[in-house]
Amino acid sequence: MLTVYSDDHRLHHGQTELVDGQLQPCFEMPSRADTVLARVKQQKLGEVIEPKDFGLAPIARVHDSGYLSFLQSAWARWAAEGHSCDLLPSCFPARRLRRDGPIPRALIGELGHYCFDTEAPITAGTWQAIYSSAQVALTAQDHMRQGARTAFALCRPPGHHAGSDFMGGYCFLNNVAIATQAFLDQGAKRVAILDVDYHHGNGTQEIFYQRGDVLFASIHGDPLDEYPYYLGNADETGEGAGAGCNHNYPLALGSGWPVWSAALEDACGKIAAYAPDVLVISLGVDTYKEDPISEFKLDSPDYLAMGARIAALGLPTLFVMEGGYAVEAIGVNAVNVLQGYEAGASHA
Ligand code: OKP
Ligand code: ZN
Repeated sequence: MLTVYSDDHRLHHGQTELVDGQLQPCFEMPSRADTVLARVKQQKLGEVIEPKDFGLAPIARVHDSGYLSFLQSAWARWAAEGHSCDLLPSCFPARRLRRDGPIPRALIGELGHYCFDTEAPITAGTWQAIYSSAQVALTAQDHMRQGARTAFALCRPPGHHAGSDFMGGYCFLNNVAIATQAFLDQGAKRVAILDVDYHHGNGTQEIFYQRGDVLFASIHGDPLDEYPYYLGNADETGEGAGAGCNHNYPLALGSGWPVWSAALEDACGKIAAYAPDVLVISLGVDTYKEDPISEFKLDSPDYLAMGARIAALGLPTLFVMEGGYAVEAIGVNAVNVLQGYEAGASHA
């Protein structure tokens, strides 16, 4: 399996995030991608290539133009105001404040308009890092357009919490959504997205919620108890043309492989019935039992079984890296999914 990777991810390195009322070092750090890349090489998964540059157009198919302009210019504006620390929001338009009203002139006001939490710090290199992360996804997608059955986009920063016009949860550009839209723009009729990250992929759900050409299935910690709290319940099934195309599997905190794999089995049934041309996986491995911010109990061999079950769908499959914060283990766990997939696909 081909891996696409860019060193540009290093240009995004947030300093701190709020944990229980205190600023602590960011869990989403550059060494995460290093660990995964090292395991890809150690296991000889296949060739590793740099991304090509497909420009802004495929990103603008998913994201709002005002949001993209904001992301591109935010750091320069912040620096011009005399700052050198991370740019973080502090005020958000909750109910009955004007979330669709005039966008504030003030940088922090505009940031709150384009953001739903305090967990996506903007740093000097953030735009280049997130642009390259999206190009990593697009390059892996392009490899499949040229006929490959599978590819691995080793994206960092991750993307699944980013919506059409908002950032949050370590995410800025929705890499999976951008790759999915590229498949559709190149002639795919239906694409299924399976999000196996511990956290609900609220951004991906928002982007495709009213669309019948994308099925979204997500297995995650119950949002009544877990981040991102305000989306990811089982009664969110899609709207309009997308009615019936959204499937959430909120699971109890503490769930292990027996519960998790039962949800996967159900999700695979929905995906098979949808008969997509392509499957895209939001590959988070923060479901691991030792993950520092998560509460599922998957163990490393479970990721092999996960990959094999995905392979049994018999679909061309693009894997896109999302979360996973037990830094030493995420290489083994992510690559286990890929190797489980390859072993399963070779038996099919
Ligand atoms: C991104 B991805 C500690 C709580 C963590 C943010 C989680 C973002 C996860 N401040 N909240 O889905 O792995
Ligand atoms: Zn996550």
